[in-house]
Amino acid sequence: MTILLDITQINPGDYRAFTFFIGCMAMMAASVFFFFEVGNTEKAWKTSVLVSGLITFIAAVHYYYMRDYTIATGQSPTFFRYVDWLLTVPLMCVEFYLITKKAGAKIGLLWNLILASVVMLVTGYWGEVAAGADNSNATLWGTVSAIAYFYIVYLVWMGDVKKLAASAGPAVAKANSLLGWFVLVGWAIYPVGYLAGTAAGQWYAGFANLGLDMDIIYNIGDAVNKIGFGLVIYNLSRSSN
Ligand SMILES: *C/C=C(C)/C=C/C=C(C)/C=C/C1=C(C)CCCC1(C)C
Repeated sequence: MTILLDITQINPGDYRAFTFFIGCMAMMAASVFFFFEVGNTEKAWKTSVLVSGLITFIAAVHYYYMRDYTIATGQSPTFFRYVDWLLTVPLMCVEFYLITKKAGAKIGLLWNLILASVVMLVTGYWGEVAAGADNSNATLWGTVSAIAYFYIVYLVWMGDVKKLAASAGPAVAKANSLLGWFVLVGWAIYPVGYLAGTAAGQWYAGFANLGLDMDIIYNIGDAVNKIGFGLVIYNLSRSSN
């Protein structure tokens, strides 16, 4: 595919391209911040802050490509989107593991979280890709994806992550409950984008009338969740215990 369009040009009113552009900038700025702050971080938290920077950095690189792709083709960069998520969401699982490790988190817990996130994302991808044709499988795969999502919510709010965070001391418990809100409310932004993007021909077809753009919703979700998550971890790394 040759891209002949002048990709430096964003039409006024192209809010989708604009949110890709601003998302890229925000992710880059956050990465620089987290990477530089690793040096000022206590040893015990260095890896956690580094992982925060990796999450925003991976997103920044993907946003750079997604922005160009969407301007050049006018389409959703579904493939890059899911590659980004497949790398960054497991890293968010690593964050949960790292903060609960000192309270005895086992590697099996990390694998549970990662497996659930991979199921959530791969099925979501199938739902969207199949949706390209006639949306026929969007409901089925979206539902499977949501089950995996709720399993993650369960682990963080009531399961092992929650229990370990509670025994790791008040600072970790507080950070875990903040991260839990990101997972419950911040991550719930994504299914809204999915519903908007796959509505045609579905029982939720009326959703399309809301005029929501899937990519704009995903871009807002990413900015909130990736940068917000990182800041919670950063804040934890600055607390006394
Ligand atoms: C940095 C990227 C993040 C935190 C991405 C999170 C993505 C989700 C929580 C996606 C969830 C989905 C469902 C729960 C159902 C419909 C399909 C998805 C993949 C959009």
